[in-house]
Amino acid sequence: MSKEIKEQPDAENPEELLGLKLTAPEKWAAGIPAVTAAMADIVQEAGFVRGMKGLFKMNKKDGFDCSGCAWPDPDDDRSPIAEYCENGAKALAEEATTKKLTADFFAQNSVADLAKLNDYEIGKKGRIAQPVYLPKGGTHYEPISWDEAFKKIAAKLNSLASPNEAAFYTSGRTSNEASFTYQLFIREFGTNNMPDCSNMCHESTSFGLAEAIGIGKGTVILNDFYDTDAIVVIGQNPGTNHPRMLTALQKAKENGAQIIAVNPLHEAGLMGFKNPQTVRGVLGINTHLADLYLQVKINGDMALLKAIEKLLYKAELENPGKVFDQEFIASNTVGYEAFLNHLNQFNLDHLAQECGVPLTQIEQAADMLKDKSRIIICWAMGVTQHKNGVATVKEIVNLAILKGAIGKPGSGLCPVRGHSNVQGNRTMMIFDKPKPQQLDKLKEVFGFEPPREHGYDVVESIQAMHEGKLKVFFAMGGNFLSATPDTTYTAEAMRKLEMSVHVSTKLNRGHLVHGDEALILPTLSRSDKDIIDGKAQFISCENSMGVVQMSKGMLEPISKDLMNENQIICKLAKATLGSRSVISWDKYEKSYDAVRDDIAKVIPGFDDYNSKVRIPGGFYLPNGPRQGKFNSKDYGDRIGFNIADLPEHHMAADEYRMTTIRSHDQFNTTIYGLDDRYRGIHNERRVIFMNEEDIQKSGFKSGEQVDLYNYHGGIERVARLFVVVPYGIPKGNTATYYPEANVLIPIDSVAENSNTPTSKLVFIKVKKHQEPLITAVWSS
Ligand SMILES: Nc1nc2c(c(=O)[nH]1)N[C@H]1C(S)=C(S)[C@@H](COP(=O)(O)OP(=O)(O)OC[C@H]3O[C@@H](n4cnc5c(=O)[nH]c(N)nc54)[C@H](O)[C@@H]3O)O[C@H]1N2
Ligand SMILES: Nc1nc2c(c(=O)[nH]1)N[C@H]1C(S)=C(S)[C@@H](COP(=O)(O)OP(=O)(O)OC[C@H]3O[C@@H](n4cnc5c(=O)[nH]c(N)nc54)[C@H](O)[C@@H]3O)O[C@H]1N2
Ligand code: SF4
Ligand SMILES: [Mo]
Repeated sequence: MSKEIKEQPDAENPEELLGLKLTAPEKWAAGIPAVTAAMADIVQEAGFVRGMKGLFKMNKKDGFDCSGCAWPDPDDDRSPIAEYCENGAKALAEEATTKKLTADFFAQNSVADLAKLNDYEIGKKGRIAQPVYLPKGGTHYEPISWDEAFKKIAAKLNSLASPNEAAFYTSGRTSNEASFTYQLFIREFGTNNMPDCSNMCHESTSFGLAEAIGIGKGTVILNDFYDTDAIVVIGQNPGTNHPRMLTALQKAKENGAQIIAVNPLHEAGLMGFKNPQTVRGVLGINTHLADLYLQVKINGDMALLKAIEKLLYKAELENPGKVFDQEFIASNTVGYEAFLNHLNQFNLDHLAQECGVPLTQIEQAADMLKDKSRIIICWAMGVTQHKNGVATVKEIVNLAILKGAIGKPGSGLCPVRGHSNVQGNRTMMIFDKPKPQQLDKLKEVFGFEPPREHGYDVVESIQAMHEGKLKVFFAMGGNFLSATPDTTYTAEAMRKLEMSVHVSTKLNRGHLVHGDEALILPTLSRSDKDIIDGKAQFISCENSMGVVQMSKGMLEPISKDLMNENQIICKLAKATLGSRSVISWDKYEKSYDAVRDDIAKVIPGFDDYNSKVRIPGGFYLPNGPRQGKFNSKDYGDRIGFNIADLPEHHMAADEYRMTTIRSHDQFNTTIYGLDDRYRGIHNERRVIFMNEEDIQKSGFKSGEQVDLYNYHGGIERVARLFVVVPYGIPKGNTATYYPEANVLIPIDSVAENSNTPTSKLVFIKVKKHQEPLITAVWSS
C-alpha cells in the first residue's frame, strides 16, 4: 500500500480495503439475529458476568440510562427482562470492555503508529486507564498525574491573550450536572466558545422550531405513538439509530395507525420489524411497518412536502373544513392565505420531478393524511443536514399546522435526537449563542458577569483554529476531528493549536491529530459506578421527549485513575480560576445534589430537581407547544406559516448527489463492527452505494474501485479507494458512510441559519481508482 508524503500522521482512515462481501438487503429489522449480535459483542468485550450485570440494569428505573441514542424509555411499566436494543447492548459492550490502555500501551505505540490503524481497530484497543500527556515535539503519549495535567491546562488557559482564544466542545453524552458545571466554568473563565455536537446534528431543528413554535424541541411523548392515526418518518433510519422506536411503531400499527416513510434508501427498519422481545418476533413473525414508502431524491423533501400540501389543499377545496383544521388555523396561525397563494405557484408535476417520487404515490400519501387529524411527523439527519435544513423543518411545521396536528394527544412534531443527553446539554446552557435572559439569571444567582458576545459554533471554531485565532481546544467527549467536515482542512486547523485536550472514555483518531501539546483525560462512562466519598452517586439526563431521569452506573470502573466529568471540571476550574472564582467548586465536586440545587435556581422547569429526579422514571420538563401554547419569534402566541422556495442544485452533468449515512455497526465515529447487516454490506466500510443504471452509464461495474472527488470552491477534495455497490437508490444519487467520506464535505457548505455542515448533500465526481502519484511512506 502506498501513501503520499506527509509530515504528519494521517488524519483519516487508511486507504485500504478489507474484503467486501455482499448479501441481499433485508426487508425487516431485528429478530433473532439482533439478539445474537448483541450477545456476541457484549460477551466478547465485557465477559459474560459483567456484560449480563450491565444489561440487566440498562434503562431500568433504578439503573443507568443507555449511553446510545436519545430515544425515551416507557413512562409506565418497563420490561422486567430487557429494556434495550441491539445497539444499546453494543454501546454497553463498547464501554464495559475490560481491555484497557495503560502507560505500557502508550509507551509501545507512537501516535504515528496508532494513526495507521483504522477506526475500528483503534476503538477495540480498550478503555483509557490513566491521564496521558503528549509534550511538544513528542512522539508518544506519556503518563501524567491528574494534578500535573490540571496545572498544565490551567497555565495554558491563563496565558491566553483573551479567553476567546479557547474553545470548549461538548459531545452529547455529558450528564446534566456536568454540562451545567462545564458551562459555568467556561463562562466564568470568560467565553461563549462552546461548539457542540448539536451544531452538526439537530441544530436546524432547534433553530427552526424555536422560531416557529417557541421551543427548539419536539412536542410529542412516547404515549402519543400508541394512539395516533398516522406517522410520517422523514430522513431517519430508526432500525439502526433508534431501534426501540420500532417497538413504538409496531404498537402504533397494532392500534390502527398508518406509516409513511420518506427516504432515498429502502431501510429495513422502516419496512418491517420482528420484535425480539415478543413471542411473535422470536418465531419470526414480521410486523409490516411502512404502508407507503416514498423514495425521494436526496434533499427532495421540500418538494415532496409542498406537493403533499398542495394535494391536501385541493382536497380541502373539494371538501371545505374536512381536510384542513380551519379552527386551529384561525385561532393559532398567521399567514394562511399567503401560504396558499405560495402553494399555488407550484406545479404538481414539477414538484414530483424535483422530489423524484411518482405523482401517484404522492397522491396516495395525501389520501392517507387527508382524513386524519392525529398525525406525528418524525425526522432526523436526512432533514437537518442540508443547506435548507431549517426551511424544511419549518415546512414540516406548515404541514402539521394545516392539519392542526400539534398540541393535542396523538399528534405533533417529533425530531428524534441523536446522543443520549444531547437535548439535556442544550437545556443546561451548553450553547454558543445563549439568550440574554439566561445570562442574566447566571449573573443573578452566581454574581459574576458572564460574557455576552456569542461564541464559535463547530464550523466557526474550525475556521478560527485555521486562522490562528484559537489556541486551546478542550473537548468534553466526542471525536471532533472525525465528526466534523473537511477532514484535511480540520486536521490542519487542529495542528495549529497550542494545546488540545480530550476528556474521553476511549481512544479515537481525534487524539492523534493534535496541537503542540496534547492531553487525554480518562473519564467514567454511564455504566461505571460513580463513588464519591464512599457514596454511590447518580447523574441525570434528558431524552428526546423532554423526560429527565436519573442514571446510576453499577459496573466496577476498569481503573482507579478515572475521574467523573464533573470532578474534572471542578478541579480544572479551581486550578484555572483560583481565587478569581465566586463559585463553590469544592461543594459541586463532592455532590451532584449540590449541583442540582443550583440548576434548580437557574434553569426553568427544574425547581425541586433533587426530589423530582428521585421519582422512578423521572419527570417531564414543561413544553408549551405540547399543550397548544405557542410562542413564535414573529407572531407571539401564533405560528406563522413559513414561505420557502425549493432548493436549487447547480451541478455538472457528471456530478452525483452524495449523502453520508451510518452503518448498523457504528455509533457515530465509534465503529462497533465492519458490517451493515440490513443493507447487506459485510466486512467493509469504504463503499459507495450507486444506482445500477448510473454504474452502467459510467462504465463501472459492481465491485469497481473508485475515488470520489468534490470541487466546491475550486478546491479538490478526494476520498480514495471506495468500492462500488449497486443499490436501490434514486438515479444520480449516491451514499457513503460517515466518517470515511467527511473529507469531501466542504467546511463552508453549511445550512442557512443553523450553520450545520451539509453532511447529507455534497456533489461528487466518481472516477476509476488511481494510485496517488507520489508514493513514499512518511517516517515517524
Ligand atoms: N446505532 C447508532 N445509533 C445512533 C447513532 C449511530 O451512529 N449509531 N447516532 C446517533 C446520532 S448522534 C444521531 S444524530 C442519530 C442519527 O440518526 P439518523 O438521522 O437516522 O441517521 P443517518 O444514518 O445519518 O441518516 C438518516 C437517514 O436519512 C436518509 N437520508 C439521507 N439523505 C436524505 C434526504 O435528503 N432526505 C431524506 N428524506 N432522507 C435522507 C438516509 O438514507 C438514512 O436512512 O442516531 C443516533 N443513534
Ligand atoms: N458526514 C457526516 N458527519 C457527521 C454526521 C453525519 O451524519 N454525516 N453526523 C453528525 C452528528 S449527528 C453528530 S452528533 C456528530 C458526532 O460527533 P461526536 O459526538 O464528536 O462524536 P462521537 O463519535 O459520538 O464521539 C465518540 C467519542 O466520545 C468519547 N466518549 C464516549 N462516551 C463518553 C463519555 O461518556 N464521556 C466522555 N467524556 N467521552 C465519551 C469516546 O472517546 C469516543 O471515541 O457527528 C456529526 N458528523
Ligand atoms: S433505542 Fe437507543 S437508548 Fe434505547 S436501548 Fe437502543 S440505543 Fe439505547
Ligand atoms: Mo447527532
